[in-house]
Amino acid sequence: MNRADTDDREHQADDGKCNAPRRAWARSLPARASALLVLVLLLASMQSVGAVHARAEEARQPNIVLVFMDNFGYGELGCYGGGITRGAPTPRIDKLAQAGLRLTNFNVEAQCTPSRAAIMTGRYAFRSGCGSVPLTDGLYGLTQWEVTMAEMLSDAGYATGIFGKWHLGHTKGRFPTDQGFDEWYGIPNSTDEAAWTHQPEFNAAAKEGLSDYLIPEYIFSGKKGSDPTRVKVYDLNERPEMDRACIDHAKDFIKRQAQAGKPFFAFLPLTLTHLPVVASKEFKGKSGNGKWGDVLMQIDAYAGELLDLLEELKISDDTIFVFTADNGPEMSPGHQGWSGPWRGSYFTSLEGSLRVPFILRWPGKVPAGRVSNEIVHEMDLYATFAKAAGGKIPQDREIDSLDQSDFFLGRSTKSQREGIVVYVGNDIHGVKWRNWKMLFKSLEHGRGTDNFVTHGFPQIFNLYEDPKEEYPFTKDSAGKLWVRWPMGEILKAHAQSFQKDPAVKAGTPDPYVPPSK
Ligand SMILES: [Ca+2]
Repeated sequence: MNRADTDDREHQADDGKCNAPRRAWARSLPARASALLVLVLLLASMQSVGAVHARAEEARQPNIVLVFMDNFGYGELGCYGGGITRGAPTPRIDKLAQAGLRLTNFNVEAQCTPSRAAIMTGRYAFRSGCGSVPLTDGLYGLTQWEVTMAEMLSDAGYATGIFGKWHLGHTKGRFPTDQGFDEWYGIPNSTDEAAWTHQPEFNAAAKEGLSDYLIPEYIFSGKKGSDPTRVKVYDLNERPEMDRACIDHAKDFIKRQAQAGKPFFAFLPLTLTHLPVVASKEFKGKSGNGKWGDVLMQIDAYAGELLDLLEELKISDDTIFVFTADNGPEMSPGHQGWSGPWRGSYFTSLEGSLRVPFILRWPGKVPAGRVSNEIVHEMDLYATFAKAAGGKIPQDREIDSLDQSDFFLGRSTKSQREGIVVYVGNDIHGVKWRNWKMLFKSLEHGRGTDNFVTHGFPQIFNLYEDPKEEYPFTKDSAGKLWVRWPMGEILKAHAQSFQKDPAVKAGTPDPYVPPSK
């Protein structure tokens, strides 16, 4: 896949899909200007196909390091108002933000599994049958039919490694090394499972063989082309040192690829700050301000280790480094994180669930010290990385990812995206458009364990005026209800997209064949 192909895809998207509904969430110019632009681009592209090919050959494929924290709230880092207010400064990550782009409206899906599905596929998680964390069916995760970010980058010539939590399947054929990663060290499911083997009732039930899935969580090690092996049980003794091990394996991977001169994708879905929140022995008690300060020191130091390694290997300038998270903060007392100025925990449709920290550094390419409140979704990394890497975006399915290269690289002050559909599990709770949000459903008190509430009349919030989503429109403010129309277009386009390309049902076994084939 070369750059020209990627560009073709964009033209196709502009020409074929930029109908009225699509315009509501993807920016567009007025029709005449747009037609003129297409003509200019067409003429330019006719003249420059050769040049584009040459540029693609010349351009070094950047390495990509993607740190993807777990249940790490918007408010935790110093550069987002946390740090010392949470018990420990985060100087390394704050400095990273100064050296790159920091987003204040970077959106994710509300739970672990869907967020991982979305970032890996560039598609809303509902499309891949991963709209919810697995609750009762152990056969979950991405079907082989999905083209993961790792597969896309692998096809473009990248070495791919994942070090941490997958949570997109724990059965044969669904491990990360079955989905495009060359190597993996980490856990297939989630960190709460580390407590299981400490419970006599679990151990007794597991012995009964009541379910194939009633087994302890294991730490796995795997290579593409063979079944991953169980290294050891992931229990409460291993939990504090899990991220240490992931960082060490990632550093080893990065060193090997740098020495081989091969572009790499290092995906680090670390396990903090998912419950149980525990610092490693190296950091326990170190902040002097309790557990949360300790883990913040740890996270900051680990990010610093990765950055130092890139410097030592002299590849900082050739590496896109992203620090972000899969969803908003934990809700369980004793482990709860902080969503900063927003309200709500993960598993909700509130901004605290959807907005997470996002920092991207690419020295010499992405302007330093920029902060933006433009709407970006984690899905957008798929097309954006594809552009940077010369990767190929699948053409035979709905892709929700928008290429944010121009925005990230500072060629545009605007994101390609003006809105998102807000899911909680497999349910659409609402929609965001510009600074507005409309919710049809909520969690009663803003915590993921609360009862679902369906609103008799949709709640509409101006997020500039009401960041905590406390004062939905009443009859007194009905004059602004016009905002529902552009929001309605987003929802209509989203609903229509499933007619052409139906969602994969949760629990679908492989091989999955789309109905149109
Ligand atoms: Ca999570």
